[in-house]
Amino acid sequence: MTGPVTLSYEGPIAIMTIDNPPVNALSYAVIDGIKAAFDTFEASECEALVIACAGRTFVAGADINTFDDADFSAAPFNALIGRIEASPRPVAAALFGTVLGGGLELAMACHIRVAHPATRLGLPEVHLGLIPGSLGTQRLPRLAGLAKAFEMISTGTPISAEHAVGAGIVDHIADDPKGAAIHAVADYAHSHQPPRRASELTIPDIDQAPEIIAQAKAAAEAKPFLPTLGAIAAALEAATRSFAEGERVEAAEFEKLRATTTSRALRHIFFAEREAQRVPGLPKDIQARPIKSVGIVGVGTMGGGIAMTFANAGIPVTLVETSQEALDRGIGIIEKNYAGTVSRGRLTEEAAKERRALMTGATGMEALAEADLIIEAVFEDMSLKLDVARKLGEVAKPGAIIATNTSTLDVDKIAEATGRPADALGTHFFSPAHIMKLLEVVRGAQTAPDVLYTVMKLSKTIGKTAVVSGVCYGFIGNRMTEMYLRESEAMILEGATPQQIDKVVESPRWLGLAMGPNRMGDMAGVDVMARIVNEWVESGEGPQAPSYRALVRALFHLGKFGQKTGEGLYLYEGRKPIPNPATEALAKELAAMHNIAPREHSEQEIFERLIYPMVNEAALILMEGIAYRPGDIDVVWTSGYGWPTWRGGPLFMADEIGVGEIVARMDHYAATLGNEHGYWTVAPLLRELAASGQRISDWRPAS
Ligand code: 3H9
Repeated sequence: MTGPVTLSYEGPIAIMTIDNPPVNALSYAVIDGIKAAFDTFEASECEALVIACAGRTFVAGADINTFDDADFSAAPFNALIGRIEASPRPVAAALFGTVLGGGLELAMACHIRVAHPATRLGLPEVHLGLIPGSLGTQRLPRLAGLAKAFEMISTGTPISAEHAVGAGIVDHIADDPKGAAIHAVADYAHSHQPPRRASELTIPDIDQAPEIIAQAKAAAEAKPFLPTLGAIAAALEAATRSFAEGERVEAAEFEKLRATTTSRALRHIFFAEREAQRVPGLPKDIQARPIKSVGIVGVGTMGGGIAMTFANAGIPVTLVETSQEALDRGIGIIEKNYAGTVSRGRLTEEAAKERRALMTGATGMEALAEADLIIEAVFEDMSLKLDVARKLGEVAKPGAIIATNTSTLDVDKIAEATGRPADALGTHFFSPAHIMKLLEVVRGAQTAPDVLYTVMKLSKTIGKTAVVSGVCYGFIGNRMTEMYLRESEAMILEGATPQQIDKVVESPRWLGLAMGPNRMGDMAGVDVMARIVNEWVESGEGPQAPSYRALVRALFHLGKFGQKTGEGLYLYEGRKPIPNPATEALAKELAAMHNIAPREHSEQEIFERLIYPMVNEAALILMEGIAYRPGDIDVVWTSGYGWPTWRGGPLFMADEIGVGEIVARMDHYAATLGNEHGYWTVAPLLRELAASGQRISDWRPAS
């Protein structure tokens, strides 16, 4: 037998081995292979069967790539695992790694499950906008109860092997799950007991079904824009009737969901996040530089968060500040952060101590002489950053990587100042750095390929979703954000209120962003935004229109820095933003000063003016080669800016709206608002795509 599934024998026990790297996903070939191997087993005299996997994990799910196929159907696999469960001879699954989705559904159709202690088990389909489609919604409640099934299916969070034993999903834990499974089926076969079939079990908490189903329905009603939640409630409710009825409902709901924009968007992000890790054009034999220790210069909010990120991944960090006082203050904040995590029960006291122990403080750059990677996270001021870069170039050992955490400044200039630009690049973390997933990795004009490769690889170790950006003002994310903030402020000067604007993009009807531009600005800090804008404009590179971001610059001048001063675009009662009449008055004053006439803003106009210029800027970013591909831009937004993953990122959404429609509306605003400053000039790429009817998500640079 060749192909990804083979059958071997250990005495009277048949062993089916699935070998489909990297994660043993259920491709068509794997499903055919399982079927052929099971046919052979059935025709044999073997006493029992063990289903095992080669490589790093048991089956981690169905092959997500196949969900777009027009003729995709879960039915053949479901019938096959139904046959496995119906077998009169015992079948066991030997579990290890990540037993997810279709992998767990295959395991639940077996009669016995033996797991390695480090196994993680889950039904994560909800993260793909789906429900389990191979009877997971039916067998799990019968094994573990409706409440547990609802929890696992609606959160998609995997559980440990130990937890799975407690829940009734796994029968035994063993360091050698295959060996233990062979013993278990042999014992079972000799006991002559009928195999235990999940589909025939009574749901253990059936008496609580009405409350649990009501809870599932309430969750669905609270988020009507997520169709998965309604489908979960329907499938679990059907499970309380009969297995056959449950099977029918699950299949119908799965099929409906597979075609939804939500599911397509989530699948797009799943693959885009992984593709973003790949740097095109790297030599095949490239080797990463070892990163065993990290140095951080500047222990402010960013530096401290970055230090925690590395310590959390077990990498020792040396923290450098200019004075003992600044160092103590920075380390004090880190300790407070860890204490908060411990008090919320998310970290043990012992683990927090271990992480803290990985950090060493110093007041001189010489302490960084042995660091493999040094990240500069000082104040966003070019002359300061150049000075630090020069000093780092002097103290760092040969081969050390020198990174700047600038969010907008010219990485090439900073790299040049180190005197070894091939070893330098940008690592743009997002605040709070130990929590936010996104890391923009900024490749300089001279960054060596192995330096880029090392940092991309390291990003995975420290739990970040990394995206490569070229050098430009604001890189991918902040460059696009600038368009969005520009239009938000322009509309406020035209008489819209900050809350009216935020409400539109925060509403799932339009977008569902975690935070609109004004709440976000107040949180990030009006001072931070204004300093960046001022520096950009004063450098001569930024827009020169006097009205450009006039509001944020005026608020800065008045010392209204946002949440931290209790007033900015909003007023604050604690952390709660409330409308600020002073902002409206200031906006009126500025409008008069810049001859801006008041107008009414429909929700549609607010949405289009915030989002379409961003999409247009993204097209420029692609044309200039700043981002490698459209999916990278979507990942920046979903992992760094609170863009809902179920919307698939701004370019996925642009394709749903239609590039042609976006171009037409950009032209409309150019005609109605005027295009004196070029704000509504359509990027040539966008116009070309509109003319040829192509999707921007499918665009790739000519190689
Ligand atoms: C499902 O099962 C539906 C069912 O109910 C039945 C329906 C009929 N398919 O993440 P990594 C690729 S839905 C295809 O970097 P890690 C991935 O693209 C599915 N490909 O590794 C990447 O490829 P590349 C339910 C997949 O070690 C490579 O494997 N299951 C799949 O950090 C390595 O991935 C899930 O949702 C897949 N299912 O994490 C699990 N999975 O190298 C989704 C991975 O070309 N997967 N690939 O970029 C995961 O959560 C993680 O990949 C996993 C490994 C934890 C398994």
